[in-house]
Amino acid sequence: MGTEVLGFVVTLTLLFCMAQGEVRYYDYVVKETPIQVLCGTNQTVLTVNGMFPGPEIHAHKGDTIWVNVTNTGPYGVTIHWHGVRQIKYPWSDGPEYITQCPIATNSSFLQKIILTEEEGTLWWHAHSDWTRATIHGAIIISPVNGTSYPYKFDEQHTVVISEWYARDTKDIIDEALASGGDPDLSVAFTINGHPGDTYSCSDDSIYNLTVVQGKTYLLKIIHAGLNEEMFFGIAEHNITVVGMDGAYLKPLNTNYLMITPGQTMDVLVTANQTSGRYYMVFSPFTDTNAPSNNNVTRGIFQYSSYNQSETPALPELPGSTNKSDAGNFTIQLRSLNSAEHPSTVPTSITRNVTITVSVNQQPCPANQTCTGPDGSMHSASLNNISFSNPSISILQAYYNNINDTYNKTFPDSPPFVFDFTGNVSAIGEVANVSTEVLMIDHNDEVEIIFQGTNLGAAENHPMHLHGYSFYVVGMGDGNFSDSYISDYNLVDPPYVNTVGLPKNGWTVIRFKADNPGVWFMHCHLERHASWGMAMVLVVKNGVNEDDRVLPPPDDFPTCSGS
Ligand SMILES: [Cu+2]
Repeated sequence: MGTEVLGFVVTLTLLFCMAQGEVRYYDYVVKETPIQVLCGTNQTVLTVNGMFPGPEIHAHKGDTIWVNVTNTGPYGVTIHWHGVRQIKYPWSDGPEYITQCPIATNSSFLQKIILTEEEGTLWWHAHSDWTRATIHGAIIISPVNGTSYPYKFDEQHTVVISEWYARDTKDIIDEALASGGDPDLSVAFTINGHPGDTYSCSDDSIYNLTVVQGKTYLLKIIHAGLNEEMFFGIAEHNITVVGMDGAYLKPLNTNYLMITPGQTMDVLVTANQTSGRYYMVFSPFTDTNAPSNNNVTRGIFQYSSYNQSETPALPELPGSTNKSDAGNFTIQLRSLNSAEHPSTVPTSITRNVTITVSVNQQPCPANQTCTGPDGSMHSASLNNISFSNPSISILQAYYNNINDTYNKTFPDSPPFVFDFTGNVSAIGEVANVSTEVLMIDHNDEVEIIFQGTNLGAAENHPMHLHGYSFYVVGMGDGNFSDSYISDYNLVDPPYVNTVGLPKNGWTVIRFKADNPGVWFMHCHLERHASWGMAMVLVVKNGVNEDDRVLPPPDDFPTCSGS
């Protein structure tokens, strides 16, 4: 760190010494880095600071973190702080063309990450094209000094599950969008960068967690993969899920979990079995007709006194198409809802929105050959609108009242009503391509009903909202019906930022729109988001001076030509 930077840190510390929490400073350099994961795929990928996974951020609840992001890569990138609400400050949120334009090659953006209520595990990742495949890392948020975890453990370890691609992920998605066909599948899953011993050429790089008999370990599991949901378990050991997406859960004891891309889970495991070696396995949940990577990856949970010759035991995990085991895990999740960590579920809904979530097709343009289904192009939509990126960021246009960047006409209910999860063979699969935002009044109590449809290749969609966590008050199979409202959990529903919408099912979320700004909402399966399964919420300013979006930073990356 140079003297100038040090001086800057001192200034910041003085400026913020009266604010709650500490101020922390990190330097992130995005750069091309040679990383070998599998033989034959030795390649150069984009990383932060040369690391895969990238550097961890460690903070306490309520801290403010400054990250100076410098891009030395060949094209523009952005970084998103996944699950951080960024109260009134969407300027650092990161999704390209939503809140900012990419940080250009050889330029920097000093991003401010404002922690408030978040406590537990979150993560950061690139939010441009598919660069998040290798640009991601953990954000570990401990309780403030003087308060404690609502559970006991001896050691904590970060467990990042990622997907490895055989070639440049920007090339993969650029080519797929041009042809309309399926993007390449990943060729391996990795645990903390290690593919493990189910792949050739990788036996010497298995993730090993050495444990001591009787001790309890807190695993901070982050699903940084792009396109596949995963089951996870450890042979002969039960696990206890105690947190998710930066909030605490009631302890849930189980022998497996299901985690979607975008989610984090804090899990306790006690080394209470016979000393030995036990596989910890991630295996995909791929309940769809779409092509998928069905490999598994495994690490070893290894007692310090293990017998070297022993072959590790394998956990029994649900099969890759086992929708009921995936759902049975998810519906058991409950907020801790204690005196220290109370649930505050909105109960006076002032805005009710229903959104269909579909995989679609677009006709192939004239004079072009397309490689999507039946010669068409893959597409995806929310309320039959396939999101199209504007040329300048929506936040920039909104804040500066620039017209013709987006429309404020995202509908509150599906434009077509049909038997969403039934036989849809007679329903056209074409969606409207447009840049639509949903305008929401400040402090509205919002309910969103996500309704999956059977169009295209139906599957579980991990829906992610920026700027908020939300309560998941209901979830089920088939078409939503008002008769389910009486079964909502308004007491201790999980408080998360990413929720799996079951294949051909529905999910209901609630949140209070108390964070003004421009907030992206999208499926966290990257191929679906790239195909347009995305939309933007604009939460308007309140009347009080205190309830308005803060001014932009001086070095905010705007777009050329604006
Ligand atoms: Cu999806």
